[in-house]
Amino acid sequence: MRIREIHIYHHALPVKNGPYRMANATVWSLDTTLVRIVGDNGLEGWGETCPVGPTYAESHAAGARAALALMAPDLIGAEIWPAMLQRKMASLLNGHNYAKAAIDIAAHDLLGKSLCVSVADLLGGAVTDNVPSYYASGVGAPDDIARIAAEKLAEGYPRLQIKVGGRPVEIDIETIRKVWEVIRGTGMRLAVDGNRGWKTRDALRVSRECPDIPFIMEQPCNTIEDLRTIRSLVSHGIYMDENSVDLNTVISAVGTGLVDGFGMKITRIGGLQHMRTFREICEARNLPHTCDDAWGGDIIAAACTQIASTMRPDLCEGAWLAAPYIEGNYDPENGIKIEGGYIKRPTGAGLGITPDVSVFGAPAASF
Ligand code: 0XW
Ligand code: MG
Repeated sequence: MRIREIHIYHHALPVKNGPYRMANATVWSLDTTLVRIVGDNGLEGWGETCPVGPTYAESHAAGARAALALMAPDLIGAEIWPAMLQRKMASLLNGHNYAKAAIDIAAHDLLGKSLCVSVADLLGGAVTDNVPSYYASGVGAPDDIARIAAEKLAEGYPRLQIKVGGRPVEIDIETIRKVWEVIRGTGMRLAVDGNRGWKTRDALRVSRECPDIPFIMEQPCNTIEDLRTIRSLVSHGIYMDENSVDLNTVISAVGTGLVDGFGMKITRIGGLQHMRTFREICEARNLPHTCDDAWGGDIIAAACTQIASTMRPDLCEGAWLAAPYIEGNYDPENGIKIEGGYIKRPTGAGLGITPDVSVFGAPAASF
């Protein structure tokens, strides 16, 4: 099956009760990019990519659209089989995984709809239709974050990620301690995400001053070299997030024992085709990982839910969705929701959702 048309849209996703604050980014509204592919059978598939501002990762919204516009003319007539499509995109543009991911996701959706199977089936099969999520706070005052921890625990979330970094490390330590007072003994798992914001000395100090609290440190410092520096000096597990920019980096990090797991984003790794390879690498080494994206609406949420449902349950740390931070759905009927800390996998064909195209207005570009 081949691609007949590609349409690119964009849409604003304001942050509910914003801003959302991380060590290296404060965002009020996100600019998401949608891709609609029409196949030569007349069916269509949707993809999405939404960088969480221009400083979180090496990606930005206008960059995604520029990369898509560069590739799109040469993708008309291309096969939609995911491995072939990835090679085709690699022949047109070096890097820019986060833009290629939107095409890859749309191709999976179109393929699933054409074969009348879900994207999870295409990716090897769902092991659950009730996918665990986790809640991610922003950077905030210790008492406020402890209050959020209590709320999310009561809602049923199995895991909490708190944000730290970009302020005196003493406040981060106080926040971790206050959150632990709330969740200790409940079974709720805790991730402390520095979003590259700590210096190596901060990570060492936090680990030394919180030896009794079993959290994992997610992307505590800026570079792979920083992670290597702290690796043998901290007593907490280390997960890599922002540094895992492609499969090659994942293989090196796994092969050298640099990390204990990953915070992974579908768009950063280049789409669902690469995400399934990532899943196999993690399974081969028993490494836990999340199954997220940086931000986005129903399309990316459905993609995260579909692939997370195929992950080995004891390794899947959950699918993070932006849903609690945004209003409304693209698909008013089957839009993705988190209930009691878990996400119901839509079981229809493809991604299992049908976005209302009128939400996005006229395409920014059509090919
Ligand atoms: C919590 N997230 C999945 C959402 C924000 O984009 C940041 C990200 C992370 O873990 O770094
Ligand atoms: Mg992270």
